[in-house]
Amino acid sequence: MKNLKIAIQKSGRLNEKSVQLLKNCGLDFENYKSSLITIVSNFNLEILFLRDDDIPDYVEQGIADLGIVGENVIDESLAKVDYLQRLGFGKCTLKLAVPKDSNFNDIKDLDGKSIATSYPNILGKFLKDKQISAEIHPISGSVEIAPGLGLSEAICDIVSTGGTLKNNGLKPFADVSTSEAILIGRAGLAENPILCELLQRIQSVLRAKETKYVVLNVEKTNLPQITELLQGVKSPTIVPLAEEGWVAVHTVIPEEDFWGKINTLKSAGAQGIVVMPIEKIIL
Ligand code: PRT
Ligand code: ZN
Repeated sequence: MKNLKIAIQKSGRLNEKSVQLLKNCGLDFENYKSSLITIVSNFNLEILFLRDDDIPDYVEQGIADLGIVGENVIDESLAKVDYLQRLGFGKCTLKLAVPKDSNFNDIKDLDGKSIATSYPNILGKFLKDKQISAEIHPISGSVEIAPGLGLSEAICDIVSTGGTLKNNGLKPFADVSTSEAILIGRAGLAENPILCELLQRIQSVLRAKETKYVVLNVEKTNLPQITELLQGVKSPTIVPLAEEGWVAVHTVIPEEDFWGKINTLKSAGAQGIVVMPIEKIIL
């Protein structure tokens, strides 16, 4: 079978997590920082290491079949590619920000103003949808210094912690879009058996990340309450303990509101709770 090619970021914020995801899928490859391409020894896949900005176009043109890249980069590129899977890392928000002493309260206040950004296409569409007429200054990199230099009155940039905005005397005042890393594919690839196998592996890794394996001890008299709380989980495993009248319950718990659920289980009589990470969940 012909190998598929997947493009991932060569270095930068998405590189490590993209490599880790592929390794967690059981793919065996050398992660040479200096090479452009590496071959997976135990799967029909080659990995191309590229600048993130090039990935959507390479996938659209079929130079790579698949890619892992931020949604912001895909949307800005205008490339026509299929969104195959959200990957849950590289989360950030494209925000509008202004100097902290400006009295911008509403996006309508941007009318007639100038905005510096590395995302002119996304911002242009956003302003058009909101019927705001502002002047967009496309600049690449260090957008946050534009107001200080007198280049623009506002900026539109990626924010994760907000520290960069703060350090540059800016305050965010509206969200344009949110983003996370996405697996994209070239058009017409959906039925490809290598892709189907890879997607199944990726989904099993993602599912495992969203849940924890939990073992807890409980007195038999409290068991109905505990199993009631675990409703929704497909039949927990119940094992008798050496101590008369006690059982161990094995189950999986969603990561969402994890501590809330653990505390409720404790109040219902759960003791000696052991929590373990799950590597994969294959349905
Ligand atoms: O070299 P190459 O072109 O491949 O990489 P790059 O420098 O263009 O991108 P990189 O590695 O910085 O980011 C890759 C992707 O990570 C982005 O396209 C986003 O999808 C995602 N991502 C997540 C971020 C951030 N968080 C982020 N905080 N991308 C950029 N930033 C920058 C932001 O532009 C700002 O300068 O970090 C600064 C703000 O961070 P905070 O934490 O201070 O808010
Ligand atoms: Zn880039």
